[in-house]
Amino acid sequence: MTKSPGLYEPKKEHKFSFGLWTVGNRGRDPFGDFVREALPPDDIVALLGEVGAWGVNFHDNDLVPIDATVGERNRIVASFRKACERHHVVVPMATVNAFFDPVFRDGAYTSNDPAVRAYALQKVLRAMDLGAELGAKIFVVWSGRDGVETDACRDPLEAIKRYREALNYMARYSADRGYGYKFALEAKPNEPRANIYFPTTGHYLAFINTLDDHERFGVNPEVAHEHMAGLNCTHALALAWDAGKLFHLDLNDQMAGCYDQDFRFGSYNLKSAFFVVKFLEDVGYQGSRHFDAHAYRTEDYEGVKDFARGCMRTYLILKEKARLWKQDKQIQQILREIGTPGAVSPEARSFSRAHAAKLLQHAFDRGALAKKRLPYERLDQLTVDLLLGAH
Ligand code: GCO
Ligand code: MN
Ligand code: MN
Repeated sequence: MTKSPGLYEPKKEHKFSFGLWTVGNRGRDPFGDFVREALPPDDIVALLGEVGAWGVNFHDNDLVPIDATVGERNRIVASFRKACERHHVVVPMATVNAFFDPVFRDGAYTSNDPAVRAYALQKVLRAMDLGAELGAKIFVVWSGRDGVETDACRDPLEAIKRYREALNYMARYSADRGYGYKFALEAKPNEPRANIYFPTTGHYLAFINTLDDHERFGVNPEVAHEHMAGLNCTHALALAWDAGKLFHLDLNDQMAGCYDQDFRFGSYNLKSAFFVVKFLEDVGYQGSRHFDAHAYRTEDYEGVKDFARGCMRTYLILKEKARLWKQDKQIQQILREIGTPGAVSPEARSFSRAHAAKLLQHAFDRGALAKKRLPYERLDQLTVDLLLGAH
């Protein structure tokens, strides 16, 4: 990697975090086995400290094997805590793995088997205990397999009801234990199921209003998941932000219409990554900048460091580009032309009988309105110039 000015060096204040499962990803896919040795959690923390990350997140079983005894669990946690302290890495978020074990082959919280649903819940409660013990304040819920290949297997209304009951239970447990978790619900349209019940961030934003402690629930939009659904991630972020529900996010990249790729942030669609970063910086998002991605299968662990550094570096470059975008005279001139902020019609802004009467009487010059120049081609090219360093 080329020398970078200090501007692009990650600092703790940037709140860059990675999951144990991201930099620890060993490159197995449906067609090929592991290509990297397993890296123990404490070593992953060392790697994250070395590349300058702020936080580490984990699923329960990224840290503690599913069949560990209580004694083993406690030893692992104590050692991990020390590794975090030694490498100045914090634990902002925790989550649960309710998808890997064969017991979850038909989902966790929506499974048709009440014993599986109860086991999933037990696993969540323990994962919440684990996260809280290490300081996590956000609990991400990505249930993975709560979906179907065939709707013949389950009434979707029943699935939604079961899902709601599980989330209500989690929130009550967190309150009872005084954990103070904020729950960030992560949508994904498909993979590993053909259809997942909550496919987009928008679906979750609607559903959250039906939960008992709905103020404890927000969303965890993921760039790749919105792109898999053919959607615009910046719009999902905006909707979540507007609702006060942007509790966490997963930054990565993804080709539309492809399998779940989890590419390095900004590696595929730089322009959409730019608008994601610009949005987060414009609104002053204060949460984790979490990268849920992994290195190419061709890499060794040195390459994994390149991958992690690349995610953060690209974010910081795009942050700087967003600052320059706002200062660019030509861009700002076009924004003024198209925005005409002074020309707001009060009668169209808020309803009153008088406003409506005035609006109904107004004669609009449709022809003139339709002819007003909208130089978006130029605006977009100026953006591209800026991103390519040609301005
Ligand atoms: C995926 C998901 C996961 C979740 C993680 C956190 O596509 O596999 O994005 O990586 O984010 O399980 O709960
Ligand atoms: Mn994902
Ligand atoms: Mn994710």
